[in-house]
Order: sequence, then C-alpha cells, then structure tokens
Amino acid sequence: MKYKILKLLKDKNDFISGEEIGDRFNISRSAVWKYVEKLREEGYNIESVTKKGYLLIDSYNGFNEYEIKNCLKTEFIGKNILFFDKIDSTNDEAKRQALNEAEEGTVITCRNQTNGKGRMGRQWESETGSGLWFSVILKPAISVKNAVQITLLGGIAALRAIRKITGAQAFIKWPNDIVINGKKAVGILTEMSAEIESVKFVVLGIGINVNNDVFEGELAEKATSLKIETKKIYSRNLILCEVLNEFEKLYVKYISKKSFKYFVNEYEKLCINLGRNVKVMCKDYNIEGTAVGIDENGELIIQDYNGAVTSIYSGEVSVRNSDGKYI
Ligand code: BT5
Repeated sequence: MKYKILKLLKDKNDFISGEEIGDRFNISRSAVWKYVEKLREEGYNIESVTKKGYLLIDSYNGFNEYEIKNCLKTEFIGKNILFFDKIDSTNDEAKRQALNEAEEGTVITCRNQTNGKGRMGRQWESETGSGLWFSVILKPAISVKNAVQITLLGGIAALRAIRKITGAQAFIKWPNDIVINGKKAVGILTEMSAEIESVKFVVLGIGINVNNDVFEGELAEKATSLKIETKKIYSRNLILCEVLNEFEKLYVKYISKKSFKYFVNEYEKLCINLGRNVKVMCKDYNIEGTAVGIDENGELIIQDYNGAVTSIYSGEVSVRNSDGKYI
C-alpha cells in the first residue's frame, strides 16, 4: 500500500489531501498518515500542510525494492531481489542464499549494513542511509583462477554507471577500487565457493559511497563519495539499476565468449594504474615498477626498474598520483 501511495504522490506532483488518498485506496485518513510516515522513515521527503495534504518534495533518499524493480532493464540479474532494512553483510547473506540454492542473478541489498567486509578480513564502512551496498549471486562455468575476472567486470559496470549518472572523472584502480580525485569511492569484494577446479558460485559484492557527507578517522584522507565529488545527491535505486543493467551486458558477453580478452581494451582505458609508477604487495613478495597493461586474463602487467616484466594476478596496489603521492 505504501508504494501505491508513493506512486500516487509521484504522479500527482502536487499536493493531494489525505482524504483523497484514503478514498482512492479505501483506507482511513489515519492509515494514510501511517503509510506516509513509513515512507518518510525510508527517506522520502514528504511535506504535509493542513488543508492541502501531502506533497512529495524529493525521492533521492528513498531506496526500496519497488523503485529498483521500476528502473531495472535486465533479463535475469536482479529479477530476484532480496531487500533488507538491515543486514550484517550483503556478501554473507548472498553466500547463505547461494548455499540455499538461490537462483543465478539474485541480488541482495540493504539500507544498513552492520558488518560490511573488505578483502582479507578488513572492514568496509557502510554508513546508514548514504551508501549503496549490494551483492550479486553468479554461477558461471569458469575455473577458479578466472573468478577474479568477475571483479574486473563489476568494476567496468560500476564505472560506466557512475560516469553516466554523475559525470565524475572516476577511474578503476586495479583490481577492485574506483577512485575519484585520488580517493576511493567504490570497493569490490568477490568471494566464491568452488569444487576442485571449478566454481560453484561467485558472489560479487559492490559498495558505492553515494550520498556520504564526510569520512572520519583513517578514511578522512582516502575515502570519498559521489556527493562529495559532484555536490549532488543521487538516488541509490537509479545507481543500482544502472550498475546491474551494465553488468548484465558485460556478463552475458563474458560467458558467451569465455574470455576476458574482449574487455581488455575498455578496461585499460578506464584504469588509473596504466603508465604510472605502482607498488604492489603480493602474498609472498613486493614489486615496484610501471604498470604497462592488462593482459587477456585480467592480470596487471608491471615492468620493474630493471626492465623485467611480470603479471600480477592479485595484490594490494598503490599508484603514484600526478602530485607524487601514492593512492
Ligand atoms: C574493498 O576491500 O574495497 C571491498 C569492499 C566491498 C564492500 C561491499 S559492500 C557490499 C558487499 N558486502 C560486503 O560485506 N562487502 C561488499 P579492500 O580493498 O580490502 O578495502 C578495504 C579498505 O578500504 C579498508 O581497510 C579501509 O581502509 C577502506 N574503506 C573502508 N570503508 C570504506 C568506504 N566506505 N569507502 C572507502 N574506503 C573504505
């Protein structure tokens, strides 16, 4: 019912009285008021004026399944959406759902993520009501070593969506960040369950700082949001739909071509690492050099200062920015 009232407010685009809404849906005026309160709690800015009724001022902070379904253009990604007001981690929930036979393309998202995860046990700060935290369950028939390519496709999809919606000069920092003006706005965490060599399922988790106003502590220096960078507020519904729309196109092509090589060109153009000095911390060793390309497996190609060329499959990368600082 509350979303029927929301639709009415949107369509009307002007004041509408509680009585008129009540008559339309055969509910009392006090029931209308309760539903309007619920919409406000979800972030909708609805004004009420005596004798005039209710007016929807803006919907930017409203984030829910109803709005997402309205703007999604995909065939299968996000057809099944599990929307939570609060959840520990959308990746953890996605893994639980996948183990419970959730279908491919299932999307888990939430308003509040209480235990957002980064890589290697790190934390992902998921402030209430301002960011977009979601995970997609995928069941690609790929080998374990290729699963990292899903992270790269997720990066391209998120980047395309962010550039299209915000116009921000965003870049991918291989392998799992998107940065704007040298600060991190997006983090991606891909996890999987595998049997010997082949993947059973992959969970692609993406965190986008959308309307955050400020970052504190250690994040003050290194994190940013779309709002901080562009001075505008964005609808998380719209950004989620756009990322999923883009991701489905990429994923369908990836599955049919069975290779990452068709994406290398675009990835290289979007990647901030290339041509820059980088320091990479891998599991057992560190490398410093110039990032010279992405190979057809999605690995980062580095030429060290002795001229030796190595490809890195995964690692912790710092890139030297134009001001000489590493980001
Ligand atoms: C990542 O890890 O960047 C992966 C983040 C993935 C988050 C999504 S949200 C939806 C899904 N559900 C989850 O539980 N996770 C995924 P990593 O490269 O390890 O970076 C983590 C580091 O980024 C932290 O140690 C902080 O320094 C920094 N960080 C934490 N929160 C941040 C934020 N909101 N914005 C920017 N940087 C952040």
